[in-house]
Amino acid sequence: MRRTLSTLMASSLALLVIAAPLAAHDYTLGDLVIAHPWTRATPPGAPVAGGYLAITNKGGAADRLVAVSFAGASNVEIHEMKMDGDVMKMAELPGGLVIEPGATVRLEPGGFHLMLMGLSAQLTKGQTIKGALTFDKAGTIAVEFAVEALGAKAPAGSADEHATH
Ligand SMILES: [Cu+2]
Repeated sequence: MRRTLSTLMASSLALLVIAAPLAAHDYTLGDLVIAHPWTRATPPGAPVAGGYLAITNKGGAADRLVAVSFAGASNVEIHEMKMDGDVMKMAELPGGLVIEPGATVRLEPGGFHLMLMGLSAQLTKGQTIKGALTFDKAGTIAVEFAVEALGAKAPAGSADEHATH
């Protein structure tokens, strides 16, 4: 009995330790819900990184993500991926990223993303980096980007963390 109890306690403790860094962080700005801004650890000297998050518009009118800032980046661009002949290329979205009413727009590896340019320091897994998102109608909100592992395809703890797309 004593042994079972301590085993139980040990496994609950282990769960707690694992669960803590996986906590999602969401923000609400007017009708917009911003889910889990994150980026990836960078190799030494890397000048750019991708930034990812999801935005849900619970309102009745479209809004647009028009500007983003990230501490330690000299400039942030909002990018889309599109085919140029047979080649997938990324390009800055002119006019920002539209979020239609009722829609969730995901910025994720391989799709829409933030391009964090001119990084002044290496990004290390486990850091949180301050930034801000500015929307055409809803205004500006301060957020924090979680730095995930180098090469992560999705934030830790999400269902498709191990997906290979
Ligand atoms: Cu890009």
